[in-house]
Amino acid sequence: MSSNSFGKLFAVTTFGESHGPAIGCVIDGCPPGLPLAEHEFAHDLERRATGRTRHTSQRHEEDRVEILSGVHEGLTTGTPIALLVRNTDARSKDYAEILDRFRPGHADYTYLRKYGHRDPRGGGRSSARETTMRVAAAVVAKKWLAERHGIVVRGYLANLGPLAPRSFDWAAVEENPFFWPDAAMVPELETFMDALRKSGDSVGARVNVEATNAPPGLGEPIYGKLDAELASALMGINAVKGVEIGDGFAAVAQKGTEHRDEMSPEGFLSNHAGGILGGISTGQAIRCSIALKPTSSIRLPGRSVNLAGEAVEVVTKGRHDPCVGIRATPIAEAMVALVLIDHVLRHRAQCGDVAASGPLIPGSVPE
Ligand code: EPS
Repeated sequence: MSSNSFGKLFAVTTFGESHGPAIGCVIDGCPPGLPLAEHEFAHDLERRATGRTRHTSQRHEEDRVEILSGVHEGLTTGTPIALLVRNTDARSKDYAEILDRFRPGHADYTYLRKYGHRDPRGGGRSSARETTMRVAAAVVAKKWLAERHGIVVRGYLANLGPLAPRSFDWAAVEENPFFWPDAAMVPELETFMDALRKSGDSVGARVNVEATNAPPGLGEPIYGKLDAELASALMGINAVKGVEIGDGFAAVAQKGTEHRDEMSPEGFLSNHAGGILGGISTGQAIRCSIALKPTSSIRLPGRSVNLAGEAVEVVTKGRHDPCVGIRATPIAEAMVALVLIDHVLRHRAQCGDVAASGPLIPGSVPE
């Protein structure tokens, strides 16, 4: 299997399967001199982890990061950083009944057709477990972006199935297990999820991510546009079926006068573009949004075929997320942070000595 590496100058390679002994990653190209310790990974890994609330999969992984290389006396050395997380709660027998059949809507079918041989335990490499290492790598990226450039990447759950926030407060997002920006609605979300779990079905979700303080100039037209690389990175998250940058598909029905972000000496007057023009950051907030499909591993019977091509019924037992979107906020933040650090380093490499020209338009207006 190829294409397990991501990024040009901050290059992350992940490895491992859901039910293998461990998962891990190697970060090649991390700038030297960044203070880094194992305990710093805990917060974001906890945010992404299963088994922390009743609304996600009940697999209880410790998700403790071991730093194997690239850090000496508490500082990154500029050499490859290898990170390891041991799998401690895999239960492969959960998959015994579906070994010979394909879950409808799952990568079971495509992996087998492509590779001819696959590790079906926990979905193997197709499992959301792999995203642990993206989040771990992005802990390093987020820290460097914040310390060196003041860039902050943060996200929230913007839709849970049919539910949408009725008010918005960043302070609420980290105070509930859904990353939901409307604290008053949390009991409603809990009731919704309890009923969904009981029914055996699953539901989709939308996650929004924003990056603030990114300088103007990130992104490489023509084939390395910042928005194109963000879209690719976000679409590469398990279960993502749609990506929007800025107003995204709403642009279809807008007029030019409505969509263009007018400028003034005090700053941009709106941010429909999502902070990117011509594939290059404007200095405004970078705004992305992803649509996640409903989990395919559900216990309600579905029609499928087995390895012999015969019609069968599939029921997926075991521990699964009724809504994968609930744990997707830190994963989406991670992919945005990994793209941004790569582009900050690429911009520095090619344009680090370019003299600034034209006015620097102050950052985005409040949205
Ligand atoms: C997953 C199924 C469950 C989840 C897993 C993703 O795993 P299992 O069937 O092995 O119990 O728990 O997610 C994680 C373990 C994780 O860390 O994200 C799936 O089908 O994708």
